[in-house]
Amino acid sequence: MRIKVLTIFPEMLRPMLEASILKRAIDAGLIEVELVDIRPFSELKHKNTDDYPFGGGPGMVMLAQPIVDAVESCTGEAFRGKRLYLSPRGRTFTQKMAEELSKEDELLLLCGHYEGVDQRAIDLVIDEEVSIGDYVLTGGELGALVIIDAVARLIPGVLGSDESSEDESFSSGLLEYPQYTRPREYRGLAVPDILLSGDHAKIARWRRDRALELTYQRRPELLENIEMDKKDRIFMQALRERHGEA
Ligand code: 6SD
Repeated sequence: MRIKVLTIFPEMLRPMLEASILKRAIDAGLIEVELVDIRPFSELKHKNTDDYPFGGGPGMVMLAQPIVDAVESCTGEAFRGKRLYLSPRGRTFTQKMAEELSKEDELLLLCGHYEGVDQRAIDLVIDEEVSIGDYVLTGGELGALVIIDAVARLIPGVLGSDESSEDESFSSGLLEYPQYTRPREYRGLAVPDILLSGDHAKIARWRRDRALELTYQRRPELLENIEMDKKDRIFMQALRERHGEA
């Protein structure tokens, strides 16, 4: 997958792309991330990329011209991917959206800054606005990184077979069971005996029960979309009885 990120602060993204799994995926050619600086596209004398808002009000608004020219320079006739703008007004990014986007050959992520971008740039060159959550950031760069990270790990080969993406929260639909590693006892806290038993069926059942229990306690609305077998339903009934809701 080829991802183009348009920003006036490309240096904000570089460190995240130069470490750990994203670096490995880029080095292996599984994803390509091109950071495109919007500033050189400005036709103004001092390469300004923002100006005061018409109608008044606080802050600065990013100019349409450098953004539209930067996007058009990245998306010729050949561009077939999605052009996304990171914004708190957008559709909230979910694991399902990450799965959809991971099937694209190409993505373009436009990062605004300050009070936002001239609406005409969005109208002219953006397919969809996407929000990474209901809080306000200073710019779209962290959102772009969140999308790159969530999408990249779903691309075949990006995670090693030991790092599989199939088993965890939001793909199973349940919150993840607790994990432990060495030592077997730490500050008086022991690893649950069952995980040391070598009985793989029992371990799988214990993990499923812990995942169901955590999801029931913290995110009960997620349980509505979970397929449950007989053993799951018996465990859930016991949980509800313990909780006093019969
Ligand atoms: C104008 C931006 C771009 C400012 C943002 C996105 C989300 N989910 N919260 N905040 C954001 C994006 C804020 O520059």
